[in-house]
Amino acid sequence: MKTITLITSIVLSVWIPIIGAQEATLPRTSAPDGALAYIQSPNDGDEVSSPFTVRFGLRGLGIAPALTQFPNTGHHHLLVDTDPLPPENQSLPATDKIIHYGLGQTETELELPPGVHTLQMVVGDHLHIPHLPPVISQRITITVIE
Ligand SMILES: [Cu+2]
Repeated sequence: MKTITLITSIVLSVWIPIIGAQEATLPRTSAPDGALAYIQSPNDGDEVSSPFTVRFGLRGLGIAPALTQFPNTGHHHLLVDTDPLPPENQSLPATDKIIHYGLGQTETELELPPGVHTLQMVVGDHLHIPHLPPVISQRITITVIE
């Protein structure tokens, strides 16, 4: 009986941390050193009339469509008025404020109501999960005028 208890406790002590680790973290795609996402336009502080074009910039990483797993690639996501950021270790949700460009688009026409808005880019891997470390742009603030 003592032997069974000992074996059981050894098995549990080995397996519980492994199972716990799998539940806690999804596999992350690593980003190369220096990978950088940025918003080419509009510029921080710009006034724009809606609809307007947002051009996405990316250095040190290539673009691949969603669900396409290829080293050192990802696809853009535009975060509109999103603060705090969505969790880094999960697939980015698709909402009207977290917009996926899963075909590999590098610009978009955006329509926003008049007022002050923030824009930020984050690259996601084939499963829409931010890289490790995350490739995320500065957050810019723009004013939409009528
Ligand atoms: Cu995505």
